[in-house]
Amino acid sequence: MNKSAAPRLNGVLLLEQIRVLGEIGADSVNGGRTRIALTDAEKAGRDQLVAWMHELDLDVCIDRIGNIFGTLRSASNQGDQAPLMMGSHIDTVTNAGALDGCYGVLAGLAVLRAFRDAGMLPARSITVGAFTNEEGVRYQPDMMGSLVYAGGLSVEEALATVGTDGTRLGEELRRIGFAGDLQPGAVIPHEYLELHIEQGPILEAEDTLIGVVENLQGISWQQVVVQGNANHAGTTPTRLRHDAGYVAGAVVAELRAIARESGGTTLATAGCMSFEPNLINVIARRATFTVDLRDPDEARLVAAEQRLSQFLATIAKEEGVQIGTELLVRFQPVTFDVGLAEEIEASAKRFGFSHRRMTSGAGHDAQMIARIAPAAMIFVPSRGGISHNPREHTDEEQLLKGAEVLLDVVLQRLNRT
Ligand code: HGY
Ligand code: MN
Ligand code: MN
Repeated sequence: MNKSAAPRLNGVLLLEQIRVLGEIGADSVNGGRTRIALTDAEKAGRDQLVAWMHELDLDVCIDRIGNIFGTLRSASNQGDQAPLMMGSHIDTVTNAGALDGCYGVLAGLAVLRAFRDAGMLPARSITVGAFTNEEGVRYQPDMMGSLVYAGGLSVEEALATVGTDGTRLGEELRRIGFAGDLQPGAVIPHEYLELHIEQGPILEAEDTLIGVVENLQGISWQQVVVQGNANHAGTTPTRLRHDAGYVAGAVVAELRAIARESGGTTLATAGCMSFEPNLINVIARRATFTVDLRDPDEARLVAAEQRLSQFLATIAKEEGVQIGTELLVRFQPVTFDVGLAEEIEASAKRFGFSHRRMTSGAGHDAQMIARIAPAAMIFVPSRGGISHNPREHTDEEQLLKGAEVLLDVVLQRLNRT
């Protein structure tokens, strides 16, 4: 790398782009923004990101699952080089914060802009990726774009996925104009770095700025359907009921017991639930709900799944209902690259930033890319540990310092090339 002025972040522009992207899909009634994967709002976010990539004169390409990549070619411009990759996602949950995913993608762009502003080209190509459908709330599994990229799901299977709204993923991808032709995973990164907000309470509680993320917990998502009998709420004695609503409630209570008795390592959530016929004076004939189980240890996660399965079998017999389950997502815990984690830690030390090693509670694209390349993550604090919520917030100074660490680790990696 030629040695003119070292690349420096334009922090003002990074914060401005976070604000502008955060306006896309803004929900003035319920707050935050909603850019569910492959909706018109997300298309608008994608279009804005691609426009910013072109402003930086990056090589922009879209793969067959709609992953977006912007690459700053190296000085030698050998297209066959394995690039250093940074990335995350720009799709959101409903009424989301402005930082989840977007911060990592836009900080990656800020790193490339630092090279451009310094009139420098990197010793090795650098790519910023925005992966399709990280949240997985419309089409499952989550982290879908990076999972396909890493070879964990065929692109054909992913394109055929039917969403919670009955749409087909491949058709929506074509409709929004992001059905690219690049084969996912065609370019395997030399390494992958993802800067992300913690989305949890630890860094703030410990007044620590940088999270050196060394591993990520396992995730198990399933849908449960309880089939009972509808009956009159006023004339049916309790002993004669086959009440899907009661069973769903009992399962949710058992989920809390599983989490509590794990000593805090297992997390259990029933995030979606619906009853049929959903009438005040009718015993529910059917309850449909989801279960999200997580634990950093695979054996404990399996034990939680087995305990739930046992509970379902027992209560089905006791209450005279049928219970069906469908596994939607199952990802084992992931350990990130030790060397990269050490370099992130060394960078935080160089800056004199407080830092600590930690596990990621949330799923991230990095856990998928870790299947094909050395990967690691950098966290910055979330105020009140809040995320997937319009109140998601990280102080500007913390956002900029996190981006400084990202740039510094990139420079260290490239200078060693
Ligand atoms: O579910 C997750 O942890 C991520 O936000 N998709
Ligand atoms: Mn995220
Ligand atoms: Mn998220």
